[in-house]
Amino acid sequence: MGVLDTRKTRREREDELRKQGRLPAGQSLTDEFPVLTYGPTPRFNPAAWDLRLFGTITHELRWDWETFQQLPTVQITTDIHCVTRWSKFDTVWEGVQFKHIAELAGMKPETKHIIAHCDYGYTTNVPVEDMLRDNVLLAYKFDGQPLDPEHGGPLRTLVPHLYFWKSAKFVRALEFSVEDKPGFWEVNGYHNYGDPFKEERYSRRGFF
Ligand SMILES: Nc1nc2c(c(=O)[nH]1)N[C@H]1C(S)=C(S)[C@@H](COP(=O)(O)O)O[C@H]1N2
Ligand SMILES: [Mo]
Repeated sequence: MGVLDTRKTRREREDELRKQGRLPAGQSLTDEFPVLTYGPTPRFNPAAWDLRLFGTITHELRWDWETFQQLPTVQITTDIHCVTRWSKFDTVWEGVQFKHIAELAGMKPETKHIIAHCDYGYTTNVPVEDMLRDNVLLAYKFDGQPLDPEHGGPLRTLVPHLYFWKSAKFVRALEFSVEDKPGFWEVNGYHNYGDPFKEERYSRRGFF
């Protein structure tokens, strides 16, 4: 079981992860799955749900829940890191690769940033080259089960190599953009990029 073996002490497991280069500075391991949502958790109504793509693409697309689930999925195992200092290891997710969605939409070459838009107005921005990585998903299963509403169900983005605020819960639209558009936390003082291995937690702007 390696780092998931709970017979070992947390200290032993963290030392092991540090040796493997998997525990970023200032983070500690958790076996829980904390919930961090600003505002309410939306109620999922499959009949009204849609996912919309707009901006610098040749085909503006819109899927309803049933058709979205027919897109090909992949399963990945990855570590995740929250700016509030917990990291969770070997988490298992299933969803549609963003790069597949970008291809279906006919993403134009001038696209530089992807902005995720969520229920209740949460947004977050990620550079397009980061979104195109194999591990970046529109995820709807966690641990083999439908994603809990608290964790972003029915659908969230998963950008595991950046702090977890970049992984947008209850996502409803993806905007393809030439300009950067800092999102909810980015305009409120979080770092614009958010690499956990460089401890890019906060920017100088904002109230932190
Ligand atoms: N729509 C939406 N997505 C969101 C958030 C949010 O408040 N609303 N919080 C972000 C933050 S700050 C974190 S750390 C993670 C938390 O995900 P979790 O609740 O599944 O742990 O979701 C991110 N995505
Ligand atoms: Mo967060």
